[in-house]
Amino acid sequence: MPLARSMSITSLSGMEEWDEEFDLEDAVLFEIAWEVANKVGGIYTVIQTKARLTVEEWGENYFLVGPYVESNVRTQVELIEPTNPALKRTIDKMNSSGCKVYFGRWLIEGSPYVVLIDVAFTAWSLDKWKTELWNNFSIGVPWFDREANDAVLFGFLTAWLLGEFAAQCEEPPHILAHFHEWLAGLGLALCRQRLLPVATIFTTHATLLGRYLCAGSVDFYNNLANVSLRCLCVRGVCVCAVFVCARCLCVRGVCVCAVFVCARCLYIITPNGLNVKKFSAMHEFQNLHAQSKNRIQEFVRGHFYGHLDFNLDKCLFLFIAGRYEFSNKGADIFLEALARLNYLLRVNHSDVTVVAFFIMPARTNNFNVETLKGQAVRKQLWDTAHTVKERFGKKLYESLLIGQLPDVSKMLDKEDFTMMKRAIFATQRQCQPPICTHNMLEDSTDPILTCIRRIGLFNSSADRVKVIFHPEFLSSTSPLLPMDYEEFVRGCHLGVFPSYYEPWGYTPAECTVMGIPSISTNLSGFGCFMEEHIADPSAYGIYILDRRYRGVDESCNQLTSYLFQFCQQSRRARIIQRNRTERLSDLLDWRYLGRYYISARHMALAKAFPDTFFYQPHDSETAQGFRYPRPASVPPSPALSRHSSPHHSEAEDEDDRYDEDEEAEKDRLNIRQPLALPTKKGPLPYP
Ligand code: G6P
Ligand code: 1S3
Repeated sequence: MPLARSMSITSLSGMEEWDEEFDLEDAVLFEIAWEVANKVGGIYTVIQTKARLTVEEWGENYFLVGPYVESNVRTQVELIEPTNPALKRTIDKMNSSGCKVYFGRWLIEGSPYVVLIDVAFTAWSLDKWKTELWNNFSIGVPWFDREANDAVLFGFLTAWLLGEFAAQCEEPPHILAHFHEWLAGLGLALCRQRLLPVATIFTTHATLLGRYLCAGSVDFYNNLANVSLRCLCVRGVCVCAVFVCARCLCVRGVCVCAVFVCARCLYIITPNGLNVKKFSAMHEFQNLHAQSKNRIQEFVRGHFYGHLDFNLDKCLFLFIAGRYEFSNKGADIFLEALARLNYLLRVNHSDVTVVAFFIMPARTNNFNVETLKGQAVRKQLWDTAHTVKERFGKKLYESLLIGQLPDVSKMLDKEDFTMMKRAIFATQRQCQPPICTHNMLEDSTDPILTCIRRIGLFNSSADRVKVIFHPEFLSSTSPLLPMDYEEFVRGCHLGVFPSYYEPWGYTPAECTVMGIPSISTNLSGFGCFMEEHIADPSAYGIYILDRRYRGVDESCNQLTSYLFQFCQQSRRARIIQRNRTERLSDLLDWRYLGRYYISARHMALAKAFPDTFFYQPHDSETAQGFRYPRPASVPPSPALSRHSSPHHSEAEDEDDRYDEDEEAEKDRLNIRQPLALPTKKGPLPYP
């Protein structure tokens, strides 16, 4: 095992180099999550994007622990023999005792080691372990709850793994186990109950408790003090698991999270980062926007065939995406605001058309015929135009070959016209362009469709706001919209995420690093983080809705006004704003945000093994928080932005870029202050 490792973390714009002197000795880090090599939601993104940095710090002593899911392993993991002798003995011992534990390399950046546990294989122990859970923690698990059963199996198996590993080490080990969310949390509780020599960290992420409470009709955040734990009977296991973890952590661990669980045990808030791709060529991301936008425009051409009575060049693409939690993710107020925006655009005779995409997976019976037909009709029109062009070109060529200018009136013959008429006839449509791209299984009760029926946004010609509900995550192999999520985001103009319950929220962060403006809220970790670190977020294309101190109707009005303002921006203003948005990407890079995790790990090791490790908060913890200054140029607003000429040219865009580059340089030079690390003693900046 390596004797000592230390870590150097880059700060923003290279201003502050964070050389961490903490000596890791022979410590071994296990990071345990249900989403290791198993994509369910945002935790997968946290672990997958953070892996490279953690491998750099911990090297051969870093192991991710997750569930064995055959289809995932086949595509993402290379199975190998365990590299660490103590871990090899541990896995062999478990496998000879009725478990199935695999070891491999996860084929992502950093290639971290993974220990994958087949929980179903040990299901024979479920009843025994449930009894133990009841006897020791008073947690009862309903027999029919698959997710809770998996959490029990996973928890007991990870505790078994850690205990066995501690026993197999020749020297007393320094084990650090980092558990993510309630699905892995029981493992932590068992480590404590069995008094394993393990330092622990627990990150809550989102909790089922939070999801259920926020989805109700209570004003949750302003009545938090009145919420009685006694009456939290929703999905008992999650509630209990989180609180049991919290209780155990007070003994020898660190709780890090992006949401309130129990102020008593919350030590560090760990903002989620991303691996930021840096382009070598300036403005490459702007070109990518234009390319992806063209592909979305193609889809829109097909979807609205026969009703293409709006100017696609003046069409703005808005979207919301994520887990289908209608009110928690703010789809409810987004729809309401779209209805109000539709009214405002109509009464103001705006020539802008908004197409709002809802990308939220629901139960479906695949694509619907009308939507597929739209793309087929568009393709047929394209093929017809292409064939006529070929025939036209051939006649032109033959005429030139004999030294004659062609008789333009004879260039298209009867056959060409018949072909074109037939193609045009195919575009006739008796119905409005569909709202939903798929056949929904619960069409009549689906919350998005029900709301659309109520507010009457039916994609009619008069509507300036059109809605497309795509109840499936995007894929580049889709026959309908063959784009992956990243390409799609790049091609849109604005991401709208007005969440009510959002511990962090990766969607607006992903928009930011791709230079796409977004709307989030002051109830999301992302929104609060940006509010704290940017002097004038909206100038950077980061709009933050107030959902904490305003009622639903007021928040809706604020959202409508942001959307309306956005629709009034000129193309030039949008380009400038995208440049500014992209400039914030350093702030969201793991190279910078990884320090919060590093700090949590050091704190946990020092708490559990005080004779070996000593933790001292970094200097920057006492420093004033870093803030991006207001951009040097005037922020784009409808009143102040320069209007693009009616015949917008690419040259005009080029001009904007040069203005922006100078401004960007000025702003970069302004950035000097380091970012503060929040600690238990210091103020907690996020909710
Ligand atoms: C990028 C491209 C420009 C294009 C513009 C469209 O900046 O580099 O060539 O004109 O996007 O912006 P818009 O906001 O209208 O999609
Ligand atoms: C959760 O995933 P979600 O979309 O269900 O965890 C994510 C990672 O911490 C977080 O970004 C998100 O807010 C939570 O909601």
